[in-house]
Amino acid sequence: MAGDKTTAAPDGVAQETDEMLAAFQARIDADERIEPDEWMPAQYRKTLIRQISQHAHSEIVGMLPEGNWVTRAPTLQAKAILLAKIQDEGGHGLYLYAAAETLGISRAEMIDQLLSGAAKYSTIFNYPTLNWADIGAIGWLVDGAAIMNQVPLCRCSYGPYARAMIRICKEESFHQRQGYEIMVKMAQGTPEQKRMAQDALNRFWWPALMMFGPSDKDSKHSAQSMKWGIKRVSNDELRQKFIDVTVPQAEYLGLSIPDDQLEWDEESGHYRHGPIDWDEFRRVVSGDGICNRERMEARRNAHENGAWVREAALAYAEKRRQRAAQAAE
Ligand code: BYC
Repeated sequence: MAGDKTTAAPDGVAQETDEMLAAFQARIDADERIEPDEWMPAQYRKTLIRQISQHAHSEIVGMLPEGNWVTRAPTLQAKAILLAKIQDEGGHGLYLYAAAETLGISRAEMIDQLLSGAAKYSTIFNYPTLNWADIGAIGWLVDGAAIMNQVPLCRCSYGPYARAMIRICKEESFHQRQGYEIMVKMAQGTPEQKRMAQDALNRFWWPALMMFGPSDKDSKHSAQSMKWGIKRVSNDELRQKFIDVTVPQAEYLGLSIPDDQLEWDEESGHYRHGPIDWDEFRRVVSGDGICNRERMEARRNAHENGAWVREAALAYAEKRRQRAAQAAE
């Protein structure tokens, strides 16, 4: 509601009173958007910085498994499409870093947190892309899971994050189509191509389900994040929605989901699935996945090799500032 904002906490006052917290919660409950210059609880700010920066890091690290196939895309058209998708992901990372910066953290700090291992990025990008069908599986499953998770984030209570997500979701939906189209071609191709498509599905199915995070009973942030309108739908609910829409797509492709216990449950109107290997999830989150070290090394090298660009950009900005100051004298 314009003109009906919570009074900002006076400068230097760290204490959050019950009244301040209650007034903030009332704004959330009234479905207002919180903007950067408005008062917010320290923990709300911290949660957003964690989630948005993890999201930004995921977009940037997510460019790596696909980048592996740019030089080996089977046609010029496939290569151009893949390049455009990877560039979109770089753009998503930039919107998200910019959204996180509005909360008072610098980009340099966020990058430091990624490179030191203090900040996480999505587990899914620690799996290798071994054949061309993996690029299809990433678009179909990984971008498909991302859309499922991210559409509700367009209604996130924090304005800059919600607005960034609108464009990101539009682009993710094109990415999902791009991946599914590759899967259709592979699944309807030669027996060897179909085998590659099935192999990609076998390897990416369970990691895609892990993208939604731990089960609701183990998710430490979900309850508070949902109360604050940061997350709108729980990890398990989103995972279930993803399974329900994806199984018929696999059937259309003539591929089988690698889960013996997967079955349609007439009564609930949902697919029931087998157990997720949470030990594997924890291993990959804690840095011991197949590609964690390789991904971090690639990011570290990119950061070091880009140092001169950052220095040049800062020097140019300083020069402009000096010129403007001289002109104003
Ligand atoms: N991987 O209490 P929970 C993409 C962490 S990019 C790694 O449920 P929360 C795309 C979690 O951060 C995909 N870590 O947490 C890009 C927390 O960490 P701390 C990324 C995970 O935040 C290129 C701890 O486990 N999408 O779409 O309430 C190409 C406990 O979890 C994962 C986003 O980031 C994971 N899979 O819920 C294609 C979307 N899951 O506190 C596609 C925005 C959990 O121990 N993020 N953790 O440090 C979210 O929606 C939420 O942060 C999550 C987790 C659902 C991911």
